[in-house]
Amino acid sequence: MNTLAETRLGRAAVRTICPYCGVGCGVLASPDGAGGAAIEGDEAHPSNFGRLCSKGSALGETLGLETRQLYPVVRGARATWDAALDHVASNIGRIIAEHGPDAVAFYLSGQLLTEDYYVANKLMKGFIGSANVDTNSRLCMSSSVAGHKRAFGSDTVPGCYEDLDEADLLVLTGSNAAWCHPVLFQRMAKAQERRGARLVTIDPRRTATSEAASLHLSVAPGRDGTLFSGLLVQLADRGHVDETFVNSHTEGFTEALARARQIAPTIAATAAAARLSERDVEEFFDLWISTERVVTLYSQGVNQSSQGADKVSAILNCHLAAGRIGREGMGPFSLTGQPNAMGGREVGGLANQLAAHMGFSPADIDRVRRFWNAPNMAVREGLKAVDLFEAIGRGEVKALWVIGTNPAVSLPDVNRVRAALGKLELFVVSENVRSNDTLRAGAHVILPAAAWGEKDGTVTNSERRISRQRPFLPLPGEARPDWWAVAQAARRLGFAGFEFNNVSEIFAEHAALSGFENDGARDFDISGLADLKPRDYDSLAPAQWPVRRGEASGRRRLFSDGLFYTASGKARFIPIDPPRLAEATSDRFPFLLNTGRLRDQWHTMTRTGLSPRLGGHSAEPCLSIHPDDAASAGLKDGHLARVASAEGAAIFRVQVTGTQQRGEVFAPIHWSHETSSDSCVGALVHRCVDPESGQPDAKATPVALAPVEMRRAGFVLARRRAALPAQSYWAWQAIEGGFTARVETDAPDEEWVDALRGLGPREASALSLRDTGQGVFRSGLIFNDRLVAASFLAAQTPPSDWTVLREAFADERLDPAARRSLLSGRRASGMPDEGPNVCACFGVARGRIEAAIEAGCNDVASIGKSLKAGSNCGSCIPELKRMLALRRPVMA
Ligand SMILES: Nc1nc2c(c(=O)[nH]1)N[C@H]1C(S)=C(S)[C@@H](COP(=O)(O)OP(=O)(O)OC[C@H]3O[C@@H](n4cnc5c(=O)[nH]c(N)nc54)[C@H](O)[C@@H]3O)O[C@H]1N2
Ligand SMILES: Nc1nc2c(c(=O)[nH]1)N[C@H]1C(S)=C(S)[C@@H](COP(=O)(O)OP(=O)(O)OC[C@H]3O[C@@H](n4cnc5c(=O)[nH]c(N)nc54)[C@H](O)[C@@H]3O)O[C@H]1N2
Ligand code: SF4
Ligand SMILES: [Mo]
Repeated sequence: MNTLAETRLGRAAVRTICPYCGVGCGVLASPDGAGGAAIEGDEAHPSNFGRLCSKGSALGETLGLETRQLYPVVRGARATWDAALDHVASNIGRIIAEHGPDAVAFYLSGQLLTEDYYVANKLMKGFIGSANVDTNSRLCMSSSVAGHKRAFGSDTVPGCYEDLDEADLLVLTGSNAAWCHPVLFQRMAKAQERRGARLVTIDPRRTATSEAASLHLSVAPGRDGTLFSGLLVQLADRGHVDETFVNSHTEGFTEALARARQIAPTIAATAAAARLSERDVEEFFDLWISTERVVTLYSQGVNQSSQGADKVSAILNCHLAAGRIGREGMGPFSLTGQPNAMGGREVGGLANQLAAHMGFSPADIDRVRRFWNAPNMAVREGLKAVDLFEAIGRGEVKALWVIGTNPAVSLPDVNRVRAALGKLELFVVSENVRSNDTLRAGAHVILPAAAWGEKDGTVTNSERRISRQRPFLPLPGEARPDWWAVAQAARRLGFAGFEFNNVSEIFAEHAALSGFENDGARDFDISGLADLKPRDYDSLAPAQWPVRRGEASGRRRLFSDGLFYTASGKARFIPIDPPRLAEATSDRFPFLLNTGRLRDQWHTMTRTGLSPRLGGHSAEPCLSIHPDDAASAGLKDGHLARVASAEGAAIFRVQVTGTQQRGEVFAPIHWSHETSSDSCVGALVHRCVDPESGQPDAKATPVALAPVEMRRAGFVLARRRAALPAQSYWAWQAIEGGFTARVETDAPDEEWVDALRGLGPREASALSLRDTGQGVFRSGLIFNDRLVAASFLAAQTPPSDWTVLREAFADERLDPAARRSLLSGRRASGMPDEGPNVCACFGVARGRIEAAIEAGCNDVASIGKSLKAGSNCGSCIPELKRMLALRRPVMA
């Protein structure tokens, strides 16, 4: 495959890979020569065959340099790379000398490239001599890793995406794939259409994914283990255990079954414990048991649990018992979250792993030591994320280097995390952006990292497929790749083994280590790629590992031969624990808070938060709640709620919805203190972790709810984001021409005047209009005939103002009449409020789609024909279907 490909656009396009989710879609990027690029799906990439979801399609809108960190900073002052790296290396050296290597830690990310990750892990585990390298994958995939290793003796995803095409039953548990793995979900939807595959979803909430399912089980939070234990019992009782497979290729079946019988002896007991109807449980079991080709896919509803590893084991137990693994169209399938969640596991990014899927056995430690020629090999596991930040808080870990993650937002109990960060002697952050909550927690050294479009290396997706991420933009300012910064620090620390000139040398070393003294003993082996010349590496086609030496291509499936990577070669059944009551509510905290993702935002919004077309889908951080609970807690739809847990508090806008079960609320993870007044869920999430994997339970924190009333409401328009007055609620969203925030406030007008002034240049002139009788206050900030910011507050603001004025704001220059009408609050046109954007690709709002359905569009295709909505990436198809179902006339 060529690095350069000609596209319809007529320009030379670079073949690269989407930097968001673990589906790993191929992208063709055609730079426009002015810092931007046109983005298309790569039809030749086997993960997506040309499709992209809303986030992938909007990548072009996130390439701007306005928010980028473009030079190193030391203690608040601009510095040269030399000075910054000297500072980092000398302080790490000093802290090791004074307190030992375990006083130093790295906190990495599944969004780094394999090469970045490899170098950082090598430095810490082989040369500094500590295993205190952990990663945000601890919050994401570690329960899957633990479950895989217990069962298979290795961290292996056995199947591939083709299995989803070939399955007759797809079970999605703890996964909102319609929003989180959209292109793969569309592929599953195709299988449904093409071969009548059935789709079952298991999730306490109803979601866009469950809308497409023929059966949805609103399982009680945390009870997946119970449900799959019930399934194991039924497999046995109905004679559907594959005796031959179990006898020759597994061990521990009897113990695991006995335990499952204690947890879920009958269908009735399973249903009661999982809060489901017996009929639904029976239907699910019947389907699963009678369908040979079944894939059970799972993600954070399974992993992020106080019993995450057991949930994974409960699923794997069923697939092993039925012998449904390693064959076409069947198997357990862990959907990875980040683009390189898998690559991070391959290089040993987790504190309890060594590189190349090795562990901390004496033989593995010795093997890696010899391969690296390592002077200070770590000999025991390091601290896992939550423990690591605790150790920082206690002052035991004194130096931390954060690369490619935003822990001050994404860890549980972030108020405590922020306080801990304040105690560090050396706090280094490698970042793309100038400001985020982690940087604001007091980073001493900021290193400007290369971003997507500039980075060069490889990533591995959910089906073990290694793809090249290729640069198509020059490095801006002084930004440098993360591997380079780490290697430079290593050299300054006096270590040999970091003389890499480019990423292909790093990849070659990583590939060689995977094959070193392997002989088939370890699953991860890409030694077949160890001898690539730089040119071959550049043009490397997507390949699934393992790619063993002498093999021309990789493998789609593992375990087809019934051989596993345990000492005996047999897979192990794991007896799981009965459900614990870690998620129990109390009188003080009567609700359970579930947290997760929205369709069009990525994590802490440092990139997707810049795209107007992505901002239109969910404008604000909302708390979803069942109508009965809203009534009992005194909350009203569209008003604000304060959510409090034992750890902290946050504010969200209330969204009353029948998709929630009683007693459970849901809030999105995306807003931070950078983008909102107080809507960071991390402040609420408890520090409860799975004992086996160390993964935090982010899906079930006990909370209390209370209404929040502020005197005035309104909105702000601005060309850039900044903090707004205290005593206010606000949350920023990107729009054409800048940003907007809906606000509610008790702050006086003067503070709003000051806040507005802070949003523009000092020379800008402010215009304000106040009607004290009604509490109306409108102000604008104008510079060079351009409206740079405006705020509108009133005792009650009609939201339609917001939509219309927001559009006016997109105009670069406003004529005086338009400006007057803006400030006077008169609507520029009679346009009605059309509601949120359902289709991000073509900017089609809900109102227009409703009108089209009213006018006779009766399926997704006809909506696509008349409005184009849903005809590009398909991310909104589940929502279009829901709207169609709501409007479908009832037959008499
Ligand atoms: N749009 C978008 N896509 C993304 C991301 C993003 O930020 N935005 N991030 C990526 C990353 S890193 C990840 S890890 C993935 C995550 O992808 P998903 O895991 O699909 O996403 P979540 O929304 O975290 O959680 C999935 C579902 O688990 C459910 N759940 C909660 N508790 C339970 C339970 O006890 N049992 C069951 N069965 N379900 C439960 C939640 O209600 C939720 O609907 O998404 C990736 N894709
Ligand atoms: N309550 C709750 N908390 C959660 C979750 C949940 O479901 N609920 N999900 C968890 C999961 S699964 C995940 S994966 C995490 C994600 O949480 P984070 O990793 O903290 O979130 P991101 O916003 O992706 O942070 C990535 C940061 O790295 C920067 N960055 C991006 N690319 C690069 C690069 O190449 N180099 C460098 N140096 N910087 C880069 C970005 O600007 C951004 O600031 O959140 C976890 N936290
Ligand atoms: S599904 Fe969307 S976010 Fe995920 S890799 Fe593909 S285009 Fe990117
Ligand atoms: Mo994740």
